[in-house]
Amino acid sequence: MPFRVFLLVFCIAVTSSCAHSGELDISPVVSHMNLADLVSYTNQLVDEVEKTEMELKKLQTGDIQEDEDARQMRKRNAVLASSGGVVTTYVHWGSKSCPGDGSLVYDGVVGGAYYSYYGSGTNLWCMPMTPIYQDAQPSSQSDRAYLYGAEYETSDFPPLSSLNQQDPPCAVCLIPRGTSMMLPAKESCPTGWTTEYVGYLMSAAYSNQARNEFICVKKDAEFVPGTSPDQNGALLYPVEGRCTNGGGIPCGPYVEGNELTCSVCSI
Ligand SMILES: [Ca+2]
Ligand SMILES: [Ca+2]
Repeated sequence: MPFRVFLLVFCIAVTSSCAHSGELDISPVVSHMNLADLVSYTNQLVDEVEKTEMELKKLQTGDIQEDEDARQMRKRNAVLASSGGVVTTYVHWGSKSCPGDGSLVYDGVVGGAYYSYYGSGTNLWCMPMTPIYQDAQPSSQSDRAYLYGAEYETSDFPPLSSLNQQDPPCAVCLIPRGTSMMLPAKESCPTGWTTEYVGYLMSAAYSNQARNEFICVKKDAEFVPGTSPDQNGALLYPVEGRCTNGGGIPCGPYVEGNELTCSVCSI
């Protein structure tokens, strides 16, 4: 390590200075040292420096978290103050933060039913990162629903292909408006509504045994860093509109096989 080498060379060159230097009085230690002792002592010093640096980093990270908590509380108070108490929430799928004037309630990872199982729920959840258990029975039992993490399956959809096999994050956002809705096949909102975000419609594949809901995953979606890819679980695929001539989702306005957009709107 360059710093170790530097410190060692420095101490050898100026042993007497080191031994009698002002604030750090190391004279009892180095005055009768041979080279091996000096190397060992230098390593101890460097270990101490590294330990101090790590402690400092921990303190700084804590400060950053505290600042973020305070920022979110200020934003939440602003939402409540500006709305006269009229608020609602929505899930920002594919992101750990809230756009616009939304205030973060909590963030997490997407959870749902395993793609090749027939049972468990049919909705997707934004799962918080710090669960609380009560009366849990250790290990797995078969008389249960199972909740798995979700995964993007987007290899052949260029806008999201870089996320393929990665885990989607999510955020629950508080907004100073009374209601919200997800609008499929639109990248805008009706007049008078606020566009919270736009994105791509996603759901389980048509061929999966498990169902999950259609959700709007934001454009430029993110993934949860540091997770292992391709673990499967609740899978999220782009959604194609399948049109019908003379009925159903009509061909003409809809194009057979085109992947659908979406927007989340509030008022
Ligand atoms: Ca996968
Ligand atoms: Ca297609």
